[in-house]
Parts: sequence; C-alpha cells; structure tokens
Amino acid sequence: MSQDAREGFREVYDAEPEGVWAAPGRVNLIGEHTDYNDGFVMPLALPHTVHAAAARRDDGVLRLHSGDVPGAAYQLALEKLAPGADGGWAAYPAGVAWALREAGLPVGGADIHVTSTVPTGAGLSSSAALEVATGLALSELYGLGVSRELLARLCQRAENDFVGMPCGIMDQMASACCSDGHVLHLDTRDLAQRQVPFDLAAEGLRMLVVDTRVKHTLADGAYAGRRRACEAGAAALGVPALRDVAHDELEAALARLDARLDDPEVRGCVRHVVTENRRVEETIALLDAGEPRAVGAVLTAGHASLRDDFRVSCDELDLVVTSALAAGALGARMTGGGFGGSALVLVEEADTEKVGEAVTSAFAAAGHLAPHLFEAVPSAGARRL
Ligand code: GAF
Repeated sequence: MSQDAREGFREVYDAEPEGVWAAPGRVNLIGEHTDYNDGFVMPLALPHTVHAAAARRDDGVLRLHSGDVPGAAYQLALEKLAPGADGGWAAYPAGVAWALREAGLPVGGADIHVTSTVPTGAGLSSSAALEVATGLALSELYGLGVSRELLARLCQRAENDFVGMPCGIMDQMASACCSDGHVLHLDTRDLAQRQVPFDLAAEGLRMLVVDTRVKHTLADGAYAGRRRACEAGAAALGVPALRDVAHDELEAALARLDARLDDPEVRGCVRHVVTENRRVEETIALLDAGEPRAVGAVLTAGHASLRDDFRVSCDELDLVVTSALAAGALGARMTGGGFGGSALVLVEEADTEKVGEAVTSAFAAAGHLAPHLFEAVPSAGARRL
C-alpha cells in the first residue's frame, strides 16, 4: 500500500514524494462516549491504515488528492484556509494544516496523495487516521517537532472547529499513540497513557470486528446531542465533567439530578458515562490479573448500557451481540460512536468460525446486508514508512 501511495503521488503530481506516512484506524475495546467527559478509554490500532505520500512546496499551496476519489487534486492556499470553507474528505487534511498554523507552527505548502484501507463510515476512525497521517507528514516535512499528544490535539481541533464534528480525543490519540500488540489505556483528561499488553492469541482467544455496513455518517447531529446531554448533566451536578462523578456515588448523584433536572435523556447519559468509566477500570484490572475471558461479560454490559441508557445502538448492532452470544461468544458490544458502524466480539479461538457464521446467518435471516467480519489484531500507531 505504501507503494500505491508513492505511485499514486507520482501519477498525480509527476514528481517523487519526500516520504510516506501511515496512520491506523482503531477499534475501542471499552470506554465509549467517555472521552468528551474527561473519562477513560481503551482503544487498539487496527492494521487498516491511511498512507499519505507527501512533498513540500514553497508557494504556500496545499494540494490534496485521494486514491479513492477520481479527478483532480484540491488546490488550497494555506493562508486562506478557514473553517467551513471546504466540504468532503479534503476538509480533514486541510483542517489539520489550518490547526497547525493556528497553533503558530510554521507549516508551508505541500502536495499530498492519500490511500486508505480503513473502511469509511464503519466507526473505525477513518477520519482520525486521515488527519493523523497528514498531520504527521506535515509536521515531519517541516521539522515542527510536534509531540504525539499535540498532534492528536491539533487533529481533534481540525475536526471540531474546521470540519464541525464535536468529537472527543480518543480516535486521534489511538491513531497517534497506539502500539503493536497493545491496547492503550488512556485518561482523556490529562492524556496519561499506559500501553497494556494485549495478546489474545497467546490466551487462545480472538476478537472479531463486525462491520454492520450501516453507515453512521448521518449521526453527527445525534452525537452532538449526546455530548450536550452529558454537559447538561455535569452542569446540573455541579462538576467539571461526568468523570468527576464517582461510581459509588452514582445513586445519590442521580437522585440529585432528578431533583434539579427532570430529563430522562440526561439521566441515561449520566448513568452510562459513570458506569462505563467503571467498566474500563474493571477491564484493566482483569487484564492485569491475567483474566481476559472475564472481560467478555464487561463488554456485554457495556453494550446494554449504550443501548438502553445512552441510546446509540441500532437493530443491526444489537443483532451482532445477541447472535454472537447465542453462538457461544464470551462477550460482544458495539464500538465507536454508534448509530451503525461496527461491533466487536470476544470469542474462544475454537469458536471463531461458528460465531462468525452465526452472526452472518442472523443478518441474512433478518434481511440485512451481509456484514464484513475481520479479526482485530493490535497494530502499530502512526509512523513514517
Ligand atoms: C467517535 C468520536 F470521534 C470519539 O471521540 C468518541 O467519542 C467515540 O465516538 C465514542 O466513544 O468515534
């Protein structure tokens, strides 16, 4: 694929790229909709990546081309970049260049050609992978010395303020900081990180990702709505963020909330975020104790919470969970923002095929599109190739 990016660059720009940079998509093991509540997440990088072949230009122009989009490259003057100025895929890399400049970093023009194996609209962070790959390329081309954390923050800024999607920091941090064979335990408040060894194969286990092929591109309004509900809950409880509500104070906090704000949607969001942060703690404790099988039940509880309290699941995601569990999976849950996208399933290695077939048959019986299944192998974060 890096060869594809290199060759694509040559074809589009009739020149050699100075380098090729890669950034992965992710799947989140547990800790969903906690990142914009200053909470905890545990993503792992997928082998699916965006590759960005790039070279500097000295005229302050950014040219952007994607191997997936036929036609000429976008051509943008860096100094004229402004939020909302450009739609489509190019807004992500253009937004990253804008965010670097807004941070006072001396980024200049560039020609960039991208290729991607991250499924789009599948809840696997194709946007963050695109941002991080192009951000790392620009940072290294111009010797900006941007740390991984700052890179992730600037990519998030690009998505929040340039593209207009109010996401948290998880996906950009996952793409920038995950490492091969590990899951990233991340505190999204201060970006404290721990790389936790995650070798399911050594334990006789497998993790399947099931892309339901229900695209979640229309979900931005609903995502923003959930974020607002969480912020309303934190404000009513008088805390900076829902992360500050301890799990053992949840019932008392809900009673206080009911007295101040009679809003079942906000109540459900508060319950989900507080219990989900607890599930991240439980998961890390189980992994540290060498009990990965027991993580299955935590994943399934997380799904119930996203379905019933946070209300971001859909029929197809629920069907992955019920059909996988009925076929003997250890646990399953939707992953990512929801409203479509993907689910993950933890299975004994010996049951992998049986469980995969059960999910596929259940989709056929329900008249849904055939899902795409693949194994999640914890892979490397962003890098120069
Ligand atoms: C999307 C967002 F981009 C993340 O920041 C995160 O909130 C996630 O949904 C839900 O956990 O991927």
